[in-house]
Amino acid sequence: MNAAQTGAQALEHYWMPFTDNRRFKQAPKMIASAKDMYYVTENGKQVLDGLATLWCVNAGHCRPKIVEAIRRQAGELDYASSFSLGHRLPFQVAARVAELTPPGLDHVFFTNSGSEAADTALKIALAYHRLKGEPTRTRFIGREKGYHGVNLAGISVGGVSLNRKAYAGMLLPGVDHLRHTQDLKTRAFVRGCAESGAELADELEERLIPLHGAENIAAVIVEPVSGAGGVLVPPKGYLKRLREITRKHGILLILDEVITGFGRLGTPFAAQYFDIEPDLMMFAKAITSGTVPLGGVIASDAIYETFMNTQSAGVEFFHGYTYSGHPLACAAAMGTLDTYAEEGLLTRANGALAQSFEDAIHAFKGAPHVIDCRNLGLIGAIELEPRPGAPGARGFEVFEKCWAKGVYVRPIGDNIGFCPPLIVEQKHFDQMFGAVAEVLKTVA
Ligand code: PXG
Repeated sequence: MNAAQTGAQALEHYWMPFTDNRRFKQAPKMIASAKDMYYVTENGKQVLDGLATLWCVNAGHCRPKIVEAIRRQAGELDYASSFSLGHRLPFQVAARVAELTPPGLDHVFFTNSGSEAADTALKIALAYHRLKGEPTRTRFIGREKGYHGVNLAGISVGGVSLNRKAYAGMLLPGVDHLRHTQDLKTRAFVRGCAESGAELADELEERLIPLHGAENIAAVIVEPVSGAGGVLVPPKGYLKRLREITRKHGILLILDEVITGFGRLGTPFAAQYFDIEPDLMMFAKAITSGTVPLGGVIASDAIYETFMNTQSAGVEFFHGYTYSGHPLACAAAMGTLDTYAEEGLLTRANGALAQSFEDAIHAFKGAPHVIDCRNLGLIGAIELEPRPGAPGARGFEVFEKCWAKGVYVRPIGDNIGFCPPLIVEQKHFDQMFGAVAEVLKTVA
């Protein structure tokens, strides 16, 4: 770039992800630094981080233990491969993660992102069934509005239409979808999990299994609470029902815990909150509190042992990334897990704090344009009625006006998502929801 380039032109070289590039470059929102609950912009303005940035900064920003762990590691062992070589850190992180999972989910395969975790989980499922002598199990069942990253496998089982449409020609064959669980007619403004709706899981047994044949289905993949699809909270008993049906038919259940993992619901994973044991669990984001990319898949003992005991001598699973188990990412994870443990953050999205978050979100019932309020643990959303012919425009305006008031919340179409770092306090709720309430009064 020519140093003389200024303004929008100077920003042209970076093609920003999931962003209206032209709009951003006209009026850039540039962050210069961050600490705990706040960013500081290039103009020196403090902005409250109401979404743990992208649902990941669960420990808050620039926390000393995490920063120190990354710094130390960079000077000691910058990079080592995990391909037939090893270094201690990924083994240690895997053991720490296994301590936090439900019993029997003890084996961790590292990736760099949630999207890669989706590919990895689906590949493990396929390879597992082949090893078990059931090679016809090749189909996957996802769910409408599900988000499992942006790789081709993830968008195939995912159900966010805008992320799929342009790539229809590349989607995996053999994928079907469950209905999503939202129903504004019967379940709007429900606090936590709705009493009705568990029967939506029966669609698997009543429609999809008869249609495809259980012997052809490898796995069902769902987010316990869907995030990027608009924060959809499952009805009571829904996930348990999915677990029962999948188990009965020899179908694996993959829980995508990329957002719900590491304390979002007041338990280490959502699996514990909903009291279910999946076969595979995906994580990313909060494992390092967003500081260094790291993700992974946690496999059940039964799956891991099938690979170790059935596969002939040699490499058991032909899969892996150059940076699987990267030292800097693993050091960041150790610092993050220490911070979570020392500050009790994995159980903080519970009790009075979660209640106060719920009350604040549901206080929007009756506010201008609000057609639903949803919450669980420390994740929630309000949904606004879309403007006729301009879906998402109202949500985006709320986001921009909140930013101007020093509060970052995320527009997901016309939903406004809330997912603060787990160090959040009441005063931050007051600031965040106060700003949204004021803004709603000014939005047409
Ligand atoms: N699964 C879930 C449940 C996610 O939320 C991914 C997988 C993919 O992770 P990576 O690390 O590959 O991005 C995610 C990511 C949004 C938004 O609009 C959400 C995500 C990513 C980008 C935008 O809220 N979640």
